[in-house]
Amino acid sequence: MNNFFQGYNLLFQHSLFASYMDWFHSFNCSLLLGVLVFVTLLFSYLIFSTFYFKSKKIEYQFGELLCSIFPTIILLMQMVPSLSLLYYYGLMNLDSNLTVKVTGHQWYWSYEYSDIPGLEFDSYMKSLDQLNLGEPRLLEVDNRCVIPCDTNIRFCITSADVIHAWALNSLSVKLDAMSGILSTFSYSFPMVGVFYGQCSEICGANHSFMPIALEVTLLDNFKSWCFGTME
Ligand SMILES: [Cu+2]
Repeated sequence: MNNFFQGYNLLFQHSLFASYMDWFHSFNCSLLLGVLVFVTLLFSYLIFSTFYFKSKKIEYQFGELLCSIFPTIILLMQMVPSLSLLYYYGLMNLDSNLTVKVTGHQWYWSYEYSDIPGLEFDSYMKSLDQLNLGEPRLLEVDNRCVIPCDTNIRFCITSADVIHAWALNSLSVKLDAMSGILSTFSYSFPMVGVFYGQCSEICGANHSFMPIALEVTLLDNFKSWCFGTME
């Protein structure tokens, strides 16, 4: 969804939902900029023009009408994409083909595939001497969370101790992991790739060292990965 409004300060987004959110954010920024410029020009005009203070007769009613209509139009322009995003998100949560339970620990993540018996593992950050060429420092993990693309996946996020947050910037995903609470959201990934994220809730000494690596692959690769892991 490339357009004029895109690209204020969010990362490049890798799914339809995320790019729509990115567009909405940039659109709001554009509106904000427009209002700021308009108000600045208006007030500069009022301050510096001799016309305003010298004119005896000023018609207020028309001005009041404009001051009601313009904010309403701006609110409507925000309401339509905002509500459609909300309903789109609600629809995504209706159905899922695979459930992944994500548990935050001090200081690593563990993943559990509820539909595939026995498939669960811990995911620790790779230290400097474990890294292979090309792998990002402080972001690569020993066991990535592997999921198939074009499949609606339900993530259930919880914590075994303190509050963590499972966040992937480039997918617009950020959900708190709290012990005793199962936060749920569904997501379908339209493209393959490796996406990195970090814990986004201060959780202790090694908070910076519990990254998230999500590997989205084709369904066939995912199947062979499942059997490879379980053997
Ligand atoms: Cu943390």
